[in-house]
Amino acid sequence: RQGIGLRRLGSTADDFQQDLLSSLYYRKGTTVESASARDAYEALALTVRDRLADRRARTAAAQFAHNPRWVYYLSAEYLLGAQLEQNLLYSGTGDLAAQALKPLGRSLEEIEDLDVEPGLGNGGLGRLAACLIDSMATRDIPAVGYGIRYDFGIFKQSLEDGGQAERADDWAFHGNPWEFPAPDDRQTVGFYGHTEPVPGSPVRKRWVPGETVLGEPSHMLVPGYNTETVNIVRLWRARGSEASFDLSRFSAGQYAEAVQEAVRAENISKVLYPDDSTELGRELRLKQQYFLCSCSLRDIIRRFRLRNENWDDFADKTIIQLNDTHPTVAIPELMRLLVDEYELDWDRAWSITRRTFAYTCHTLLPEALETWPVHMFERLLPRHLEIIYLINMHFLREVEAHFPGDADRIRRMSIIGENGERRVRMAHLAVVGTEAVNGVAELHSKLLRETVLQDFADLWPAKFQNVTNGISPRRFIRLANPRLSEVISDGLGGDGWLNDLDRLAELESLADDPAFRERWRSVKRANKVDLAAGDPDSLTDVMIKRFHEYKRQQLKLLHVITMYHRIRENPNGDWIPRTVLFAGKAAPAYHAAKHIIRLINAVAATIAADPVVAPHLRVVFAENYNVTLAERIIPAADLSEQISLAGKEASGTGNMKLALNGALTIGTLDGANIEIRAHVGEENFFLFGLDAFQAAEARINGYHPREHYERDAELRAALDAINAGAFGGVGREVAESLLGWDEYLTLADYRSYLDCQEEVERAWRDRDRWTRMSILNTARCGFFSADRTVADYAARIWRVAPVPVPRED
Ligand code: 26Q
Repeated sequence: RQGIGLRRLGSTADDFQQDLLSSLYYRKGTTVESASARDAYEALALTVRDRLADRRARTAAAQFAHNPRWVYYLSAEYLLGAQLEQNLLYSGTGDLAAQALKPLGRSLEEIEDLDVEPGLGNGGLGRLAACLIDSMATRDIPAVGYGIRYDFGIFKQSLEDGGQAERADDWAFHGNPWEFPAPDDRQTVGFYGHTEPVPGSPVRKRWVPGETVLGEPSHMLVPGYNTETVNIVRLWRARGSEASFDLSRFSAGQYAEAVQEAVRAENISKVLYPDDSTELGRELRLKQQYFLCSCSLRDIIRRFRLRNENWDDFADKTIIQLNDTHPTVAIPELMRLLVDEYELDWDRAWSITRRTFAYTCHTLLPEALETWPVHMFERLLPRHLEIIYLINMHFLREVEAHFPGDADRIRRMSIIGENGERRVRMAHLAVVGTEAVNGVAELHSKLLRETVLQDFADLWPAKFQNVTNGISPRRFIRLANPRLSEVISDGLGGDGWLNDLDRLAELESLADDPAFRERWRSVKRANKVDLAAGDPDSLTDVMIKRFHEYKRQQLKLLHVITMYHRIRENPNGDWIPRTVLFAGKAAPAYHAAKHIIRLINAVAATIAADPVVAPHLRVVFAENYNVTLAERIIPAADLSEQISLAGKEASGTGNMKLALNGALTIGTLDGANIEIRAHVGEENFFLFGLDAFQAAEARINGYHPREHYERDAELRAALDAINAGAFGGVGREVAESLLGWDEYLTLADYRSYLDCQEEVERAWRDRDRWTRMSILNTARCGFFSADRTVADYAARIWRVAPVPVPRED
């Protein structure tokens, strides 16, 4: 801009006003008199976007000039959350915007309601991607996030007769003002077909795809907070080429057949798979993954070549972080590009490839480890399967050299699983093809090394690391909880803590200050009033996360039913009023999870209709949990339920968001709970249940859920009530699975959980004690900032340093 003498956008209220009106007039083509609320929204979005576009241009210039090692984050999912509020905050134009809207007769709140969140992810993994790119920008790290621009994001959930109903999420129905299309950077991606030998080369092959599809990128801005950097997330959308429209068929009246090929192509980015742990083995899902990887790698290579010539520099200038195994086909794809297209020899290509990638694992559930049938791979990506076989051959030779004659080990470690149907094991490919592998919490990384990936850790111990997850304090404290942010800034003297979350520790000295405690309490109360989920003076007990049996919403439910029974038995007891709030989606085909949702709502209805119990206990199911709803619930929570069976939840990040907002955690020794407890102090955390070791032991020694049922009268009463139809006959499937097999040891942890809830109630009765604990939770959770997570990745895995963007003037 400066180079060509382009006028800089003004920073006064008047400048902003002028620019807003100009956006309305020239870009929306309407006038103040006739502008709809949506016109006003879009004009505002464009005006705010312009404030970031200049920083974006200067960022790209500074980063390319530096020719750094770029971080490329490859993820099939991004749960970015609403953009308007964030971009107002990050561009410092919130007050200007509120002012400028006045002549349009609109309030900022009304306009913000029109901002649709792009739900391009399922849950934790997608939101982590969004938090990490936020922190990379905030830490001035040259980075690009690559993903898929699904037409339909995660489904919209509603309740019908107490059960989950799903509707498509056409999130960009009205257009998306935050997006910059970049059609000139489109790529062509092949699928199917066959390979042919290349004369004179033993290793190169020519792949002749049977189908080609275009990938069109667009990007959204990812501003850093309190810095000049604006990075981007680049999302690919599949399109049919001109040739995919068959005019001759159209002319013959075969209208559907005429567009069939284009429709097939566009289906690739049509919809996000709404499944968050078990893979379905669908070909379209593999197509999505390859589409993402192929487009992104070509884009990465294009960017590399803007400043570099020598392939031997590629890994020094590029680190590609794989967000779980979903983008792992990028490894054979880079090999294919280097060997077949750029004609490097195998060993050189392999050495470059290995140094280019790092892999983050997000699970411990064996059924969640991605594998693809060899025959499907062979049909869809014939050349990639050949390359995987070659990688495997070299790899297994290395294993044989380290562990001569250990045939069993070779079978276990092979990239190709041979038990039954032959399958490609994506996690093995990801470990073999990368320089670093990390889990997402201490316990998770340890269990990866000792169980799922033990053979690999034996071979390459130095490859395995831990990087504990974190969250964006801007989104999950500053934007979600403005009242608490103000109290913190007043306490700490400014808002510097938003870029340096360890400074929250300075709140500790205020934990015993009665006036500060009173303010702290009144913030929580005001947030509960806003949420309007129940009596703001009741204990607000929240369990918000995807529905999965390992997360054990059913355990919380058994607690609710037991409270219900206790209150009925003794209506005049000194009961603590509680509001139990559930929210979360179940994968549409996950019937057991859907039965749990149904039972929650049936129990809620029974309690609400019971005049004896209703004054003390209320159960609420909030529909359609997403980032926006999380931002409303989290600030209002008193108690955070983190009750997964130990050894199953890789990390959890909701646990961090809630603790940072002053909720106390009741939880097991699972995932990042362990680290949260270590940071806040064991006296400020409600711990219960088996640990991961005991849970594994219990399974090995033969677990019998019925023994717990026989032994524990209250547990028996809860399960019997379900079976006797106390909740309208709903929930028998849940009871049956708990009594029959109880995969996640719910009954084993029931008594310990209930005892612990009594501890919670004792603490709650002492208001000052509770508030003190709450303040200390916030004060001691600075570690869980995603800025720290990114600093860890940068230092230990990426080996990159910040490239600051100079401020103007
Ligand atoms: C894979 C193949 C086919 C279809 C779907 C999938 C698929 C999609 C999404 C598999 C898994 C996911 C998402 C997993 C996820 O969100 N994991 C969570 O990641 C968080 C961030 O690290 C952790 O905090 C959670 O513990 C972990 O459950």
